[in-house]
Amino acid sequence: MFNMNSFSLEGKIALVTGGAYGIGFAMAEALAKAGAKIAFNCRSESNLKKALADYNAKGIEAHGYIADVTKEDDVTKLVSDIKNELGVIDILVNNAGIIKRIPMLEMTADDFRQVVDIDLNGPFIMAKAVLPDMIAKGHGKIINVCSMMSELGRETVSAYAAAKGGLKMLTRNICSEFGEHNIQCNGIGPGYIATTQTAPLREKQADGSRHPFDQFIIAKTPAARWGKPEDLMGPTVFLASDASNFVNGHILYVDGGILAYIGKQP
Ligand code: NAP
Ligand code: GCO
Repeated sequence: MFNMNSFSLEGKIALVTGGAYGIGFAMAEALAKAGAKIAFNCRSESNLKKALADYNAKGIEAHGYIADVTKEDDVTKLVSDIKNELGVIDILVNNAGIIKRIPMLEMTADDFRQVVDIDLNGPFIMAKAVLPDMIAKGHGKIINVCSMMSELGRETVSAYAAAKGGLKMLTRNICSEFGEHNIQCNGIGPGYIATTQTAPLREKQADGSRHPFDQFIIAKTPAARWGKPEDLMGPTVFLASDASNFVNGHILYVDGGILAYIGKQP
């Protein structure tokens, strides 16, 4: 029976990959505000240390782990350590990701492989690691962080678009294969969000003017602004909660309307 407790995550354990800063940090903060216990991972000790202080400063008792989502041994240990210290993971947010902005003819196969490895193979490895316990428990939530590039291409991001397009279809396949176990796998597709990952696209020009890409995104976004990580917090709680138990295989775009809009006439 629906009531506002349907949005509560009390008693749930959530793992946010790449939750040291940026979008992942905001998603983890939202899950914590809804009552979940938070675990996150990243590769860098310094990022982990700073993140723990940042979570603490917000009154969140986060549990941080060093683990590379592309390394199966790391992931097996990560899930086992969380299970021993917190319990079985109820909510997995596949957020960890990188981008390389290189014209395709200049991009090496190794560059391409690295992006796909982190942005697509990583979510596959992570999902495989948490699904057995979710099946045993009879419920689970997986949220894959997709992108505008799950739907659109643009110059210089061939590897990233291929990975994020694949992540959209991996989302639908996990939905298809595990929906009968009361496991919901959905995607969140952020628009252009102001984080370190997009900082190069927003750098002020030498003459103090806005970066051309910054101006482009403002013209392409009905909201006429870049997104903030906080814009993703409500959608994250929705997809992690019982309120979305009949939503499955869906990519929820949180983009200020970019995908609906042809763009403002110059
Ligand atoms: P970010 O600021 O660069 O943060 C990425 C996080 O992922 C960091 O905590 C990083 O920490 C971690 N990470 C990277 N590779 C990892 C690996 N192999 N194993 C474990 N952790 C790893 O990126 P963001 O802007 O917050 O983006 C987060 C996610 O949203 C990404 O999947 C990105 O593609 C997606 N996204 C971003 C935007 C945007 O406009 N910013 C829009 C749509 C989608 P370490 O380096 O310490 O590992
Ligand atoms: C880019 C940006 C985008 C965003 C995001 C958009 O270079 O086009 O980095 O890819 O990161 O994925 O949804």
